[in-house]
Amino acid sequence: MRVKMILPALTEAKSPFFRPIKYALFPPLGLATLAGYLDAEDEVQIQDEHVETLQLNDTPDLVVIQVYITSAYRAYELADAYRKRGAYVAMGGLHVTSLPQEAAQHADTVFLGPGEDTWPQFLKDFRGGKPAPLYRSQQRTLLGLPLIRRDLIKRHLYLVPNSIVVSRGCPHRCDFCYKEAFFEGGKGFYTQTVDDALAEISRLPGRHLYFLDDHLFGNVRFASDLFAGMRGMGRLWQAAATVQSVLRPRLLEMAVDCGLRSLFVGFETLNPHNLRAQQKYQNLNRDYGAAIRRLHDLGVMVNGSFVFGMDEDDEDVFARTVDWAISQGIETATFHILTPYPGTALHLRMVQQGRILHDNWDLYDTRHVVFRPARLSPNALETGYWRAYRDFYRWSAIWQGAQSKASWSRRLRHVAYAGGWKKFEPFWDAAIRLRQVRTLLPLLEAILSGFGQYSSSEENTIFAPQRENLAA
Ligand code: B12
Ligand code: SF4
Repeated sequence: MRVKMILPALTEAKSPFFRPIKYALFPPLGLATLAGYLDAEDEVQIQDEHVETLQLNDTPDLVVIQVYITSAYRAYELADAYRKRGAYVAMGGLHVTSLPQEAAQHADTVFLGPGEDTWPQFLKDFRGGKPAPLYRSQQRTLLGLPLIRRDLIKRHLYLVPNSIVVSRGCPHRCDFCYKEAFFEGGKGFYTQTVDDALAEISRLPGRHLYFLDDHLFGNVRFASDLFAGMRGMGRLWQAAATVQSVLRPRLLEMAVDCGLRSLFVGFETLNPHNLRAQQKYQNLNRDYGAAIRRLHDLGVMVNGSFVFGMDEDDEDVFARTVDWAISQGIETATFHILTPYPGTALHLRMVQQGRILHDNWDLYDTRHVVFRPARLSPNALETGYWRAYRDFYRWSAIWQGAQSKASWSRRLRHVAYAGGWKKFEPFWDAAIRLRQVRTLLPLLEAILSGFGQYSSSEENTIFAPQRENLAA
């Protein structure tokens, strides 16, 4: 069987004028996971439109498309074209799970939720000539999975080829998050066995790892055993976790001990009413400042995530948030405009209140306002969002943030790290264009090894690969 797996891209990611580095960070791990279930005789290829031009003149038997909300229209276009040519099209992923009826107009089979149970069943049915039009995931487990087909990933096209997930979902249930909708009908948080996770880590070459788990620290027992097992592996890694888990004694120290150097933390908002309204209870009454100090004291860089446009937010929210982030010495920040993804509790509330402005999925990218905010005009929200980025990454602000660091070497490192990411974007763009992105990895490893309480050197840093609106 000839199988073609596609991760379609949103327009911006293909732009000949400017391609943000974030699209060349991580390979399509979901598709490589699904490819593991194919037979050895199957001819399979994965194409990721974020980093390569799709070859569309082939004639596969089965086309597999992963759909995110912002790439939905492109995914449908590709699906329609392949179906016209007689290929069987299977579609799954987050957006398909949220809106299966919409996706079903462009696919022969749609999949709801994670694919580890439904995909092998489909393959059996497909080979037997009786595939169903819809499969809904119910059995949630990561036990006994086939090996991820990392051999199908074009590693040289990614800055972070060693991305890895050792769990799925998250123990929390914030209103705006994709998680509840995607995992509906089964467990919403589960992990691999520690042994399997360690074995997967051992298979990855080099030193650097990026855990894409929504909340790597979410299961304390699993996380402690994992970190204990990783001690001595000589890895340098980045991940995401919550404020609450950072404040927990011991776990963070264990993580740093085995190589944690940068953490994505979902602060989201400084307003407790907003937190309550979004059911982000795990952040309520937590001392954000103490969490940041704890990370910095252990030599871990902070990538803080903030969301604008919640109901309590007014014109002041942008400056208040940015000033606070700078005063705390946060190295990098990602800002987002609140986006009600279909299927979430937030979306339902917005629909009931008649506040959704349109359903143009291309603009559901957390940079456009797609609902009517309570105390801001849509225009003020978008303008404030862009101003927040500008203000946070101004050289004077970077320098001010650096003043919060105790030593000169740490201050310089802050300047280099925070400045490197945003100020040298054209440089990253050029590296992507020249297909040299992979050559930057040793640089990244050198940078990360300069961090950490236990590191011997205090080398300066240049840039900060980070995830934007990825999770937690
Ligand atoms: C890595 C990542 C990225 C990477 C790369 C994505 C990639 N290479 O796959 C980059 C940086 C490019 C990225 C960009 C964006 N991302 Co992103 N990203 C993620 C992240 C952190 C991990 C994805 C991952 O690898 N998961 C692990 C693998 C194993 O799981 P998986 O990919 O979901 O695949 C499984 C299932 O989905 C299913 N499946 C998927 N496809 C199919 C197909 C079939 C046929 C079947 C059977 C099953 C199936 O089976 C797989 C195995 O279980 C997720 C958070 C998350 N936890 O999912 C956010 C997330 C997916 N991103 C999100 C967003 C919003 C974006 C951006 C719009 C951000 C922005 N502001 O620019 C862009 C746009 C992306 C686009 N092209 O449209 C949202 C998606 C919201 C939505 N409803 O679609 C998420 C959920 C983050 C969040 N919490 O809000 N992202
Ligand atoms: S926003 Fe983060 S903490 Fe909340 S449910 Fe989603 S992944 Fe978990």
